[in-house]
Amino acid sequence: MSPQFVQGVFIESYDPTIEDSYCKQIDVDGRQVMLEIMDTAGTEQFTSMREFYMRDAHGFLLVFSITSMSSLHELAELREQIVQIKGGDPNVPIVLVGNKSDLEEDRVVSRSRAFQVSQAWGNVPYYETSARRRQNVGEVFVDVCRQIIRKDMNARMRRQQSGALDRSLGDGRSSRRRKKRREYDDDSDRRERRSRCTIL
Ligand SMILES: Nc1nc2c(ncn2[C@@H]2O[C@H](COP(=O)(O)OP(=O)(O)OP(=O)(O)O)[C@@H](O)[C@H]2O)c(=O)[nH]1
Ligand SMILES: [Mg+2]
Repeated sequence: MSPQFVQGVFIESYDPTIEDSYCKQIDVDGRQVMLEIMDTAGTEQFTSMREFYMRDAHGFLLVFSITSMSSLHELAELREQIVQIKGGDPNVPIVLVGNKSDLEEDRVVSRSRAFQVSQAWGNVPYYETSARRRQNVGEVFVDVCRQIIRKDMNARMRRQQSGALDRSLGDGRSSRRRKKRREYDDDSDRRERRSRCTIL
């Protein structure tokens, strides 16, 4: 999926990922975002870094194959691990992706089954993609980026509101706190232009 998104190529032979990272600038609703993509290992012997990736990432693409029910089932555990690592936050930017939509004749996961899972995960978006045919590939990356940006903006708005409240209450310590917040906001401005997305 990521070679197709970043380089426009589809790799026919199966070569298990150990760890691949890519960078691509994309347009999200008119905003230029530098997307850092970490493509992680699905095979068990290469998964030791998984917790580290989860901690580091701002958003996640959870990808299964519509031709394999077990690939969908495996994602449930990963999603739980993500929520736990993100401090129980149920609104972590996640997109559920059913790949290989070009293999309709081999489908074993129905759209409705996958959709049920996406709803159980707090209504995360569900897309079906084909890396082979480059269908919906860009869309899933844009969707997760949009979620990351929205979450960041909401967090910043909440901080600004609580800053305004501090000031209106005339908190004597607020000047130093305001400076700290400004530094934090500047930092998150920079972060916003770099969205880190992990594929599991
Ligand atoms: N028909 C079809 N085959 C695909 C598609 N995407 C991937 N494949 C094939 O499925 C196999 C596995 O694809 P990968 O992208 O390596 O799968 P992966 O989940 O990244 O595997 P790991 O790196 O081991 O986690 C390869 O042979 C691909 O060519 C698709 O959209 N359609
Ligand atoms: Mg891979």
